[in-house]
Parts: sequence; structure tokens; C-alpha cells
Amino acid sequence: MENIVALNQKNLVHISDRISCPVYDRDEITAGMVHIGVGGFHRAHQAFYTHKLLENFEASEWGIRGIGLREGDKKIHDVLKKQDGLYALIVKHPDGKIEPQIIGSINDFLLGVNNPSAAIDLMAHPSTKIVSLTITEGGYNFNSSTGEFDFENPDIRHELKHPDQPRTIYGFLTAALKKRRDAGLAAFTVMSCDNIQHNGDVTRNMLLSFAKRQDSALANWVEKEVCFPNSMVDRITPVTNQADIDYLEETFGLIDEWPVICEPFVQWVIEDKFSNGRPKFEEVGVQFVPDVKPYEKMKLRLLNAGHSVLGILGAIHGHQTVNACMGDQTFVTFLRAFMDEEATPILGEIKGINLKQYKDSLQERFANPNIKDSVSRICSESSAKLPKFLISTLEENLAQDGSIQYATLVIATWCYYSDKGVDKNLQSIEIIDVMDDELHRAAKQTQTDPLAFVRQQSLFGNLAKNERFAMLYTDMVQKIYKDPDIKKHMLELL
Ligand code: CS2
Repeated sequence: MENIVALNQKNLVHISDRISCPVYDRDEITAGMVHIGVGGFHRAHQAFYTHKLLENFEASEWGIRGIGLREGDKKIHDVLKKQDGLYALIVKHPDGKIEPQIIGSINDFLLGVNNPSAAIDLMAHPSTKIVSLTITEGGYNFNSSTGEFDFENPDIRHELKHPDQPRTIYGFLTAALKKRRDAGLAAFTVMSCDNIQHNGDVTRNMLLSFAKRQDSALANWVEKEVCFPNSMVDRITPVTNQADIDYLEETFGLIDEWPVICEPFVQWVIEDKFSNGRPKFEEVGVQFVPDVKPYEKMKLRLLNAGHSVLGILGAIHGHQTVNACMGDQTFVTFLRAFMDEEATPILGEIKGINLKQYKDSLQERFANPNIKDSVSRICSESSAKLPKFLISTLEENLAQDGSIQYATLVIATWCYYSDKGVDKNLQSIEIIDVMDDELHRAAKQTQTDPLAFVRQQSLFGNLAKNERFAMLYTDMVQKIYKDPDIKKHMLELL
């Protein structure tokens, strides 16, 4: 392809005849939303919905400015700076159709690690009305088994002592809210977009725990003035590969250093509780509901848990992607059995939702051969995900005498995975988890103490003390250690 151009605002005129580009005047847009944690998911979801809104409706006060609070955000900062916030979103359909478009809703990006006061000023700016978050399940700083705020975290201790040197979202949010209150400005809404049940309530409880220690008058103000809508967010967004970058260059002559890949499906269900106004997202397909809880539980316990079931078992079997798992009938049958026999009974009936159809559609989405969602992404940070997606289901089933065998096999496989770091063919597995060392240390004791792994209280609570679970788990984990051919063990349950 001749005339290769780099993606940036000035070059849009050369690109717009090759690929769909923003038609709105980006200079006119103010940032009503400040987003913390601009990863692939945010760029495929909230920024995508916002782009659609800006394209079709008068919404110029609702642009997005990104903030990164971690060292690791430097790369996205550099790319977005260079590209004036622009990036390509590449939607990949199951039939092979590929639809790329340039998204323009992120106006700017700021790295808060180097410059906390600039990040605080941005959140405290009069035009900021919403601060939204995708900081991952592990970013909320609570103990998974007790649900309590973790005051032992060294970063939290640091920012409690030095409020002018915030490190986590709690330090940043309280500093910015304080500034607004002192300036007589309305509070912003804190909108969590992470995969946590009651994500808004959790954010609120955690922020209030932190603020109460720091400044009780401020905590009272936050309690009264700040809204924290719960939401269910959904779009599968795999890791971007070099092949995706090359595709844009070869097909469209476009150099985008970090495009985003996603599936066609997209969903956002959110409670209509905002402190200071909101975009008319309902115009572009977002569902506003009074209570999001049934939807979020359904999504976390079926989609996210289903992903983890495939991911953990798939990793030991040696499947590289989710769609490879879905090409394997044993995995498909096991997934469906888990969803039907363990996840569905604890969901009960959900008004307006046909759960059978929902599960069928999940199977289709997981099978999309073009998404190539890697098992390593799915398994990453399992220590933050499994308590929320899978262990809660297991506990609820124990309480009501329901089936636990599928989830237990996944936990036993997770132990083997954490211990060995290789699949059944001895190929090494890439494990990405902040608790990597602890998981490994606990799992390593399995041969002498079969329950060692599940005795990790912060993840499993008192599960190891439950006799029914302990017996089944012990049996399964011993079988896997003897013969890691995981499919055999899966088949035994089917
Ligand atoms: C995945 C999610 O990494 C994971 O645990 O299950 O990122 C999943 O792709 C999204 O939640 C889909 O909405």
C-alpha cells in the first residue's frame, strides 16, 4: 500500500477515505468524563459508546480524558499522546468480516504517577462530571473473603499519611473530591466499570472506609454527594497482536501503534444514579435500569466464570485460545454442564432474561474463531477473578446442597497450574498474577498436605473446612497430580 500514514489528528484527512473516522469536531469537545485505567476494554466499550454518541448527537461536553495511575500506563500514554488520543477499534465477526473504525472520544491522556497534582486538578475541574474506572478486579483493595478494605497495603498506608502524594484510586479520588468540596463545586459521579458484583456499592464502601480514616468531614460529604451507580459491562477484548498492527498497515496504509480488537457483541447495563448529570447513553444502546444486580450476577457467574473454567482447564490441556477450547467437544459439554448445573441454580429467575438463550449466545461468542482470546489473558490475575466469579458460586451451592463438582475440578486444576507452571505436555505456561509466589508456595505443599492450596484464607475463606468440599477436592487434586491429562478427569464428571 502506498502512502502509509501515521494515525493522528492532522492525518485524518488522508485516512478518512480508507477507514471510518470521527466526523465530529474534536476541538470542540470538553471532557465531562475522566477515565482511570485506559486499557483495551475501556477503549472497546465506554470510549466506543461515547464515540457513537459524539457522532450522532449533540454531546460535546462528554468527551473523555484518560488518566494512568501506574508505571505500566506509560506505554498507552506515549501512544495516545503521539496519536492525539486516536486509535483503531477492529471488530472481528465470527464469519471473518472485519470492521475497523477510528475512535475519537478520548481527547487526551495524563500520567498521574509522575504528576499527581495534575491528575487531581483534572478530576477537580468544573467540567468533569464523571470519573469512571476500569482498574481491574484486583484494583479495589479489599480482602476477597471478608470484603473489608485492606489498610495493610503499603500504598494505602503511605497515602493516608501523605494525602498530597496519592498512589491508589482512593488517594486520588479523595484528594479530588476534597478539592471540589472546598471550591464549592458539585461532586462527580464515580462510575466503576469493572467485573465485580455490585461494583458501585463496593467502590462506595471502600472509598468511604478510606475517607473516614483520612478526614471524617470529607467522608460525610462523599456519603451525601457522590453517586456510585452499579453497572454490568460486557465486550470480549483480547490482547492486541502484532498481526493486528500489520493488518492495518497492509490493508489501509495506517500506522496505529496500539489498536484494539473486539467482538461485535457489546452491552452496558447501568443504574441511573448520577451526581452531576450524564451523557444520553440510552441513545446509543446503553440500558439504564433501577437495579443492575441480577444482570451483573448473571454475567459474572456465567460469562466470566465460564471464561475461567475454559481458561484454567484449557491451560493444562494445552489449548492456547478460548476458541480452541470451544472446538473441543469435551470442553463445550463441560462448560455447559457447569453453567446449567452449578451457575444457573444460584441465579434463579431473572426478569426479562431467557437464561437458555443467554448461555447459547455465550457459547457462540466464545467460539468466535477470529477473536483468538488467549487462555493466558483469561487466566491472568485469577487470584482476583476466581473468588468473584467462581468461588462464590461454589459456596452458594454448598449452602444449598447443590452440585459443586465442576467448579471443584477447576479449583483443583488451578492448584496444579500454580504449582507446576506447565501443561500436561510439559510445555511451560505463562502465569500472570500478583499473587503468583503465594499461590505457588501454597500449591507446592499439595503432595504432603492436599488442602494446602485451598487453605489460603484471603481467597477461599473457610472453604477447606467444609467437609463435603474438602473430600471432593482432595480426591480431585490427587488424581490430577497423578495424571495431569485433564480431559480424562473432565470426562469422568460428564
Ligand atoms: C474475561 C473478561 O479476563 C476475563 O476474566 O472473562 O475480561 C471478559 O472478556 C469480559 O468481562 C467480557 O465482557
